[in-house]
Amino acid sequence: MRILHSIPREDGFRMPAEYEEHEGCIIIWPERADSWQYGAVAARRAFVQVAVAIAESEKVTVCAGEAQYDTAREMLPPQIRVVEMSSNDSWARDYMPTFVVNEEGERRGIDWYFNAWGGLVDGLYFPWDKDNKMARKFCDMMDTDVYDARDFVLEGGSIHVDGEGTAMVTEACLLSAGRNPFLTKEQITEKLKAYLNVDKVIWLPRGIYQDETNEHVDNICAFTAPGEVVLAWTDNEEDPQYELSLACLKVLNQERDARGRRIKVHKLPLPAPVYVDDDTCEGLAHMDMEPTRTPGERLAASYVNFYISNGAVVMPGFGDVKDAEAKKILEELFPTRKVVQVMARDILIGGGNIHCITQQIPAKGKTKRKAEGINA
Ligand code: KQY
Repeated sequence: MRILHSIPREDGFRMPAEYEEHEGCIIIWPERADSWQYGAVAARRAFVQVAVAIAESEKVTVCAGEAQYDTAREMLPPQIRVVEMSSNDSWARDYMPTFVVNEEGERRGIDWYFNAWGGLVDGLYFPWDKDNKMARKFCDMMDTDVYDARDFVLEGGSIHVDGEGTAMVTEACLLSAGRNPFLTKEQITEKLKAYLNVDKVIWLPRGIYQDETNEHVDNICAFTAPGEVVLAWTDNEEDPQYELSLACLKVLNQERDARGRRIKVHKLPLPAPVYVDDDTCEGLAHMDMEPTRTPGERLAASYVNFYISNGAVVMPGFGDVKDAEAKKILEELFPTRKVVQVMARDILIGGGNIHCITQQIPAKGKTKRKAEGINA
């Protein structure tokens, strides 16, 4: 593995959209007792369901810490590869590599700096040193060269791309004081253009209410095809989420993507608010003597936090009346894929959802043509 100090755009590499062809997917096994209630038993079952649904159409690799390797190997079916790798928690989206590919069939990783969603300003745990090594370790294991982008704080959940020159982020996250406070919005835009190889960055103002990542884009809005997005939505004007989703809709309605297209917005309903209960708090270990959750706290539940595999869309369910409606919308938007709903409250308690616990490894080679027809 070589550490590269050049820039993906200058080298002819770009980040493909998630709906382009994958070689596989990375997941990190849950273990941390202050993230996952009651020894992570229920979370592990949910992670297994996600991994199994993805493994039907692409290779899944699960990274497990030393103490959990045997359990992971036992709980996961044989077609899923389990490797021992230590981490601080289980958010493959945020600190596994962002992969870029070129037209010659080569693939490289990008290693951003990870500081647990805000470092000493408003980060969610300390230390984060093991997480921060995962991207390089994984690239080394794959014998994949990796771009050194450690001068820039970024999580994979804070970016989405359409594969045709457009990226989407939120101001709330990327301009937050705990990320890159010495860079302007324009400088951050240029950084993203250079590393993701995009021509346009759409800045949504906000994300999901109470999203502890400072409102990652992957919980509020996702590309379903070039020029098309799903936006987490509520019609309830009393809900604090209403103003946040409306602000995003206004931006999307006036924006054009890199190819000059207007953005078609599909509203994806939100479930009724999901709250932390007493029992969940009982089941969570404290961090530095402090509880990580409080009873009555609203969690950032959203159906937008889905993973697009080669053959499926793996989406969260919450046992809510809106589960079926949200599933139907995604079925219509992804007619060539099977939409699989995994009950995800036990993942949500950790602070994210299915997209947050997965990271795609794009296929090498000329994937562009396939991408254009992939949802058609
Ligand atoms: O990407 C995510 N949504 C992960 C957030 C994890 C927060 C740690 N509790």
